[in-house]
Amino acid sequence: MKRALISVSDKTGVVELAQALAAHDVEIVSTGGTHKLLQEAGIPVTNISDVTGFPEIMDGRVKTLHPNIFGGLLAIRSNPEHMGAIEGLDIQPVDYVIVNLYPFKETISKPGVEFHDAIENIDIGGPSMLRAAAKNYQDVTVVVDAADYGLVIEALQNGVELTREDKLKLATKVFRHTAAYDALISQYLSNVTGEEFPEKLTLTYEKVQDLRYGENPHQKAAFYAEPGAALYTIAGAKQLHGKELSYNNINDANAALSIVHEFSEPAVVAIKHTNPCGVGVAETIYDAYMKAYEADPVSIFGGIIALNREVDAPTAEKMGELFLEIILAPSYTAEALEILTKKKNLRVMTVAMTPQGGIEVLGAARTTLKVQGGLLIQDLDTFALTEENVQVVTKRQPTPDEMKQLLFGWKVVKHVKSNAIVLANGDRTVGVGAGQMNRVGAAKIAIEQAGELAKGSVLASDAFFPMGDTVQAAAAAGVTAIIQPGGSIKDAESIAAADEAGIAMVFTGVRHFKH
Ligand code: 93A
Repeated sequence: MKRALISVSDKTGVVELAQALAAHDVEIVSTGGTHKLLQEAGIPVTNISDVTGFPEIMDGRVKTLHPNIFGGLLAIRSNPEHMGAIEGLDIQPVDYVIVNLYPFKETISKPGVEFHDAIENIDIGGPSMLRAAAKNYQDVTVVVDAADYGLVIEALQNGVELTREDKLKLATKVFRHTAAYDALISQYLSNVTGEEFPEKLTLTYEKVQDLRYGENPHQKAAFYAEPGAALYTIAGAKQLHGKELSYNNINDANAALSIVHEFSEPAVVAIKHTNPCGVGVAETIYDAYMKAYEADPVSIFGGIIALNREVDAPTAEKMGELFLEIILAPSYTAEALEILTKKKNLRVMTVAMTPQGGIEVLGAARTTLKVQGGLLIQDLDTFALTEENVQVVTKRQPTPDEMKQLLFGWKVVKHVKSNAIVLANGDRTVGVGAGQMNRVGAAKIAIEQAGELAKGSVLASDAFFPMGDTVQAAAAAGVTAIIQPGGSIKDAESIAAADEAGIAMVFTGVRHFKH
């Protein structure tokens, strides 16, 4: 008679599987809770203690960890020595292992979880059985995922064995599962101990969706989320309407979210290729949208919009006039949703935003960058500048309004690919120079884009000016105030150029490279 070991925390679908096994003359051996459930369902089931000859002890910490179990799991049927050994000890081989683990992830995802609770939910016996069975995959069918129960039931009904290939796939799934399980435990414990950059990094991600393709159609791609990713991240965003998200969509939406999280007042961000082409802040979300739109009515075409307030009908109407890829907001009025969902291809998404806004909600997060053969990991750039942190270095002080614009520009320039220059005027960007190989090049692009609006605008630079040329270009365009980190050996040159043009300049002492 064949033997199945069934021990599951998540009991979904297990009765049906056990019924099929029992109907095909497979003896079922189970642990406490599973045994009880199967017995109640009228399925003949042997108690694990009858196999081990021991009771389950220490609140179940030791129930299956026994040679009578592991001998039966690991014996290779074609090895006479193995079979002789277990026979001599009266150990029966196990043919099926159906196990899923203590819910560690669910436990640590509970708000305010106790450390003790998390520890108790580390499964020891389950992974051991799964790994033993997976190692011996040729002789043991091992199922960790309820989605695979059907495969086993079908084979039983057809009176066939699973193929070696199928069994190997199931075993592969097991090692992936136990690896991710342990990775999450170590991730959780590292957080608890505050170990920031551990010797070995074990990250676990869960597939959210396969993507049609990657950055380009010939590249395959998928989107993975961190387990328990927060609601206000791109992984926590929900799609209400529109075409499937693409790889570039997710990347751009992530950029849009990062910027809009900077602001507590109503703000709208338009993104193209991960850079902002328009950012506007106003008293109402409609006005903020109009500012973001007017910042660059050309580039916004095909863009991604993030708004940090509920979208109302007038704003939806305005956005509806354009071809946009995605709209992301905390919510939509029914009327706004009706307007937007008329557009078949437009992706409409919701994402939680903290009421006070501000990037600090993302504080715990890290950014990672895959390089060839490795991974670069760093803290998220959450440094938030206030007026008290800046130092005026020119003869002229910025006016209060200039200061407001400077701080606005600084919040945006931080999210623009370096070398980055942002011109701002009236709570909105008017020119963005992104990703240039020299700083004055970025400034020239921003100035040209701003056109007439460069006059009376303020300029923000993500890093210091290596020489005076950027200030000279800004002065010629009519810029009245500048914010930059300072710290160049040629700072004096820039300060002199600013003084000569009557420009007010402030140093932040902090730079915001984004390469
Ligand atoms: O506490 S354990 O690490 N010690 C064990 O010996 C053991 N054996 C099975 N956890 C153990 N299990 C786990 O119990 C299984 O992985 C499964 O998740 C759970 C099923 O328990 P029950 O059948 O009592 O609901």
